[in-house]
Amino acid sequence: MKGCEAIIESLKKEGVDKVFGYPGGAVIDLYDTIHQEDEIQHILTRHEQAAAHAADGYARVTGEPGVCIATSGPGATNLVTGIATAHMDSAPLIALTGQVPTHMIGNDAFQEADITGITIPITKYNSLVKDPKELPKVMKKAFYIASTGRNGPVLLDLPKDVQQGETDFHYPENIDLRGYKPTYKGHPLQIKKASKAIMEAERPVLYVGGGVIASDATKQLTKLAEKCMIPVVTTLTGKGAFNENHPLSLGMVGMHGTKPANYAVTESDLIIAVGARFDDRVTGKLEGFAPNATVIHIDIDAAEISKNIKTHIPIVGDAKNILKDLNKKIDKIKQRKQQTEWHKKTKRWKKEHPLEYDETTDTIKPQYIVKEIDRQTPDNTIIATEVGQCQMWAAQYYQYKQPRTFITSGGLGTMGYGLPAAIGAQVAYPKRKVWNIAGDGSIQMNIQELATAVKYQLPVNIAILNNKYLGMVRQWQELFYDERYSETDLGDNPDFQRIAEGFGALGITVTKKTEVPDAIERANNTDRPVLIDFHVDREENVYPMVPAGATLSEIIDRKDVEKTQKKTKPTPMGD
Ligand SMILES: Cc1ncc(C[n+]2csc(CCOP(=O)(O)OP(=O)(O)O)c2C)c(N)n1
Repeated sequence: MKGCEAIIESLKKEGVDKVFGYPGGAVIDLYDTIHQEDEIQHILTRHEQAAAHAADGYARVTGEPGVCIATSGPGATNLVTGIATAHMDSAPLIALTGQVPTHMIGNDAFQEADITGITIPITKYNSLVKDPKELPKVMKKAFYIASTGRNGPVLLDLPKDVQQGETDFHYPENIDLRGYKPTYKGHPLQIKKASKAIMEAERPVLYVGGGVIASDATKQLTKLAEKCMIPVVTTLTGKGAFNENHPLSLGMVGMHGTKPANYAVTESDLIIAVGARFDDRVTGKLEGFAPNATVIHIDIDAAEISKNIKTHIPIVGDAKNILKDLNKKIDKIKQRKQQTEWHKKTKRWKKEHPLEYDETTDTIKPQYIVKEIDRQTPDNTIIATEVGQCQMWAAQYYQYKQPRTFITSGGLGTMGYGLPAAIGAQVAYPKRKVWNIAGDGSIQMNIQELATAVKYQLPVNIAILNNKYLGMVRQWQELFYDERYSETDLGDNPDFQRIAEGFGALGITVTKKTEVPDAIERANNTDRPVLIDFHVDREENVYPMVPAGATLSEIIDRKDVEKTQKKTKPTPMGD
């Protein structure tokens, strides 16, 4: 068969039935094959970046690799931000790019770009396929690498003559790659050491990242937390790994985490980090991070151990396996049942420092919108976000109760991620509610994807928390740059309602607080895309906040700032 047919057959062998992409000359053969194919639905986005984010969103909500396709040159380079986004958050993504014919590579041919060279640092593996006969094996390899061990993006560059060439199709059942052997089981001795440390600790904290979601380890995590009565904090991408309504949940840790989570980490004597990478947005100033704690680090990627924080008990392997083994081991030791001083303390922090905002104003507070979306939507609703204040409010004020319900660009912080990722999620689950919580700046980075949502009748809902600013940058300018709002004023925003209508979606503008619940209800009950432009309080800030360069315990909230009347404004320290 032809190379392009082998590519499609390989996708089918991998169980792929949805792909996202955008055609062009170098993939025209592949698209000709897709055209004649019934088992795979192709979703045409309006920009290749969006195809990558949509495939990434699809991957994050399903746990299966997402697939995106682009042509050579500009098509391929447009994928780069999406690939880097998936790379930073360990999402399994397969990017298939067209390339100029093999004999023209290196000649600056029309639409030629060295995409394998460009994406070396942001892919787990990439390859320029030079012979159609390599295709079945290299496709198998791509899926295997993307979705085993620490998941990540893989790119295959497919020259036009390779797509057109002839190959036999024998899809390998198994694959054995020299030098690539992910570790799944934790070392028994380390597990023994860890279980002993857990039972001896007086102030333990479970510090949970996206790795727990990736390994579907939510149940095992909950069991460990409950069995040993360990308070749980999560990272941004770990949201949903532990029910945030659970009494042991202290919420998110880090720069915009909760005070209880940050205090607990600081005062703990044992951190059990699971599938988390000690990102600088989480740790704050490294020297002050959990200064008295022994650190157990469970991670599938050995390279994460002691990268940022010294690890005392490393356990390399799959979180689910390791948590299972830890639970078994701990069964044999005495279980901690009663409330200790530590629990009383964390409970008190929760009571004294809830997340709060001024609910008495007439203006619309963005936090209120997020809370109202939470109130009106079922637990399995998927929330995608853009980046900025909107992202942090979506993280803080919606209570995530299930894994794979919160998708956001954590590592790269990519504005423009939310709408295409929401589209990918809605393609995966057409019946579930999917909301994109957006800023007025970010939504304009991929707003053209409203057309995709309309075309495929995907009922995604978009809530723009429209503060007419690049809000998160403005917040920093207010606090750290004497209110010099350099290039962050978006007072000249377009009329988003009319833009939505122009694309064929339902557009709603909300300027009064009293209209908020109805607008959300209307969106939830409309079976086509809806964009709500909420005109929110312009200068609302995200609190709590750990100023850059400070330690987690130096976290401040709105009240702290009001108390000092901005006299002792937080200053950026050494960052
Ligand atoms: C592609 C990209 N460019 C720039 C930034 C830097 N950045 C981070 S947050 C932010 C402001 C976002 O503004 P908006 O989308 O309106 O959301 P808000 O913070 O107001 O909720 C900017 C510019 C980024 N994260 N991504």
